[in-house]
This record gives sequence, structure tokens and C-alpha cells, in this order.
Amino acid sequence: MSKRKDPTVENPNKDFCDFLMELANYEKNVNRQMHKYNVYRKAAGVLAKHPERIKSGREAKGLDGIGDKIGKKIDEFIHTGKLEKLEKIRADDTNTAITELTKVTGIGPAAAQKFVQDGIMSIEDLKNHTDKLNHHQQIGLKHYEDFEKRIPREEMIELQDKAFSEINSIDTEYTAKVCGSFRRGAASSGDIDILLTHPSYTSTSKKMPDLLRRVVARLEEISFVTDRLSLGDSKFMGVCKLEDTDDAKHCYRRIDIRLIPHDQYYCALLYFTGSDMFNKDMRGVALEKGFTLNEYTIRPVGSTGVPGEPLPVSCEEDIFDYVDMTFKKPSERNA
Ligand code: 8DG
Ligand code: CA
Ligand code: CA
Repeated sequence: MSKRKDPTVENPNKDFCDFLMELANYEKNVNRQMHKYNVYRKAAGVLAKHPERIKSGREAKGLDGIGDKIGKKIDEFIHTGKLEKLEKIRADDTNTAITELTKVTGIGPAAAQKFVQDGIMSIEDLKNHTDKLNHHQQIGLKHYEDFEKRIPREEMIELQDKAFSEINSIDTEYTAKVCGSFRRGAASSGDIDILLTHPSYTSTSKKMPDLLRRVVARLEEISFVTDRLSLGDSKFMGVCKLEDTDDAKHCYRRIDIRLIPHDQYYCALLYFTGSDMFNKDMRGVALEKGFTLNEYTIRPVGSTGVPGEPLPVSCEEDIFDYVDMTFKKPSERNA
């Protein structure tokens, strides 16, 4: 999951969302309390979608996903313009160091905590201790400034076109799709997420890592992919960049390519289109209706609680049909 939000959407409750996201990230990165992280994130998401300015904690509590504690924080923020809890968090050097270090791709909460124990408190400190970084973290540090920048939609389209024309020139039977926030119509994206599939590769055939490796190798040959962060049988994480010209300099961008078995393509497409909040909600609905849904399959859950065989899926609509939800276009999945 990327660490930025799309800032281009208007939001009358932005200051509330900001402090909730700051608390969310604190819970995730410093305390590793994923449940609290999700509670704050959910509340921020609900407020971000609310079309009017919230005037009290009481009013906020009327919204789905906002309880007593968050209601109180909203009141405190309205009355004092700040939050005592956040002021304390920000005043703690360890907290701020962990928060800063986890902005580097490849540095998670655990690694950040280790660095801080070794006295490495900032991005600047990391630059003086690159020997302590693994390969992924070194590349993350090298492109730290670029990776913090969002990718405008026009550039996403250029990146997509470049990648797809190469993929197609290797084998026209590949299907590739950019998902994530781009598919949801976002004006800017944190990274480029490509799903790749091929009719010869299914969940019952052997693994076919070469289908992914050939693509990565070709994209490297044309200097589109500039670094590898990791390459497995079905997932590539790396760095890409458009060619600079006299009037356009380009940033280094994060790219993920996932090779998906042909019969699992639509479950993967749904999952990797997100948003991850939308996925959580839809998985909840699926469970209520007696199905278990993940990035691979949708399966009925019998009275014993044991999932059955995967159901046939030949488009995203099929999955919505199974769980009795009206179809939502990608642009309507920005929960
Ligand atoms: P962004 O890059 O513009 O910031 O947003 P994004 O495209 O929505 O997020 P992403 O982090 O690139 O993840 C792509 C999709 O993957 C996301 O929309 C939904 C799905 N996804 C989840 N949970 C998770 C998760 O824990 N990690 C990752 N990497 N992806 C997840 O539903
Ligand atoms: Ca993305
Ligand atoms: Ca991604």
C-alpha cells in the first residue's frame, strides 16, 4: 500500500481527515496496532466523503464508522484547534524518526525501529549508513524524493502506453491492465500497478515465471525499468522512468507487475483496483452472503465454515452478482 493520498479532491473536512490519518499512521508505524490504524483510516475515509463541513463531535458520531473516542477528538480539535495526543506524539523524537524512516520504500515499522535503536533518526542519517540498508531500501533511499511525488494522470497514461506496447511486441496474447488508483480514475497516482495474464497460464498449470521475467527483461532492455526491488515467480516490484527529452525531465516511479493465472484474473483485477477500504467492505458483504472473496477466488462457505470450490468468474460483474451487490464502476470504488 502506498503512503500518499490523492490531494486533488475537494474536501470540507480535510483538517479532520489529516489529523485522523496522522493518528492512523502513528498506530501503524510506531505502535504496529493495525486495528487502530484501520479504525482511524475508516473514520478519515467517511469524513472525506461527507459533502458538508462537520460542526461537532456529536454530528460526526452520527456517521457510520465514527464512535465516541473519535467524536471527542473532533470536539477537542474544533474547540482548541489542535489535539493534545498528537502534540505529544509529535514532540517525541523516536516517534518522529520512525515516521520519517518508514517513508522510504522497503523500510517497514520493524526495520525503522531497529534503525532508531542504532541512532539512525532521519533520512539524512540513512545516507551516512547505506551499508546497513538492504538492496530494496538502498533503491528506496536513492529515489526517496521522486517516490514522494505523485504521478499525474497524463504521465500514468504515457507510462502505460510505453509498457503495453513493449508487452504486446513480445506476445500479443498477453493481457495487461493498469489498476490501482489509476483505474479508479484518480487525477494522480502513487505508483503504477500492472496486472499481467496469459491464456497459457492457469491456476492448475505449472508456474510460468518466464512469462513475467521476459516482460521485465524487455522493459529493462529499453531502459524503461531502471531498478529491481524484487522479482519472484509472479510479482515484480521495481522502478521505471520515461525517457527525458529537451523539454521534459521525468521522475523515477515505482512500478509493480503481477502475473495472474488466467482463471483468477477478474478476482485479481477487482482486488488490485481497490480501494483497499472498498475491498474490505466488499469482503464483508461477501461473508454476510456466504462467500469468501480474496485476490484469487470467490468461494461459497458452507454451514461447516469450510470454503467450497472456486466459482466460475468471467468478468468483474459476475463477482458483484454472486454477492448480490449492484455493480460499481472502478470510479465508484473510492471508499
Ligand atoms: P496510490 O498508489 O495512488 O496511492 O493508491 P492505490 O493504487 O489505491 O494503492 P496501492 O497501494 O498501489 O494498492 C493497489 C491496490 O491493491 C489497492 O487499491 C487495493 C489493493 N490492496 C488492498 N490491500 C492492499 C495492501 O495491503 N497492500 C497493497 N499493496 N495493496 C493492497 O486491498
Ligand atoms: Ca497504486
Ligand atoms: Ca502498488
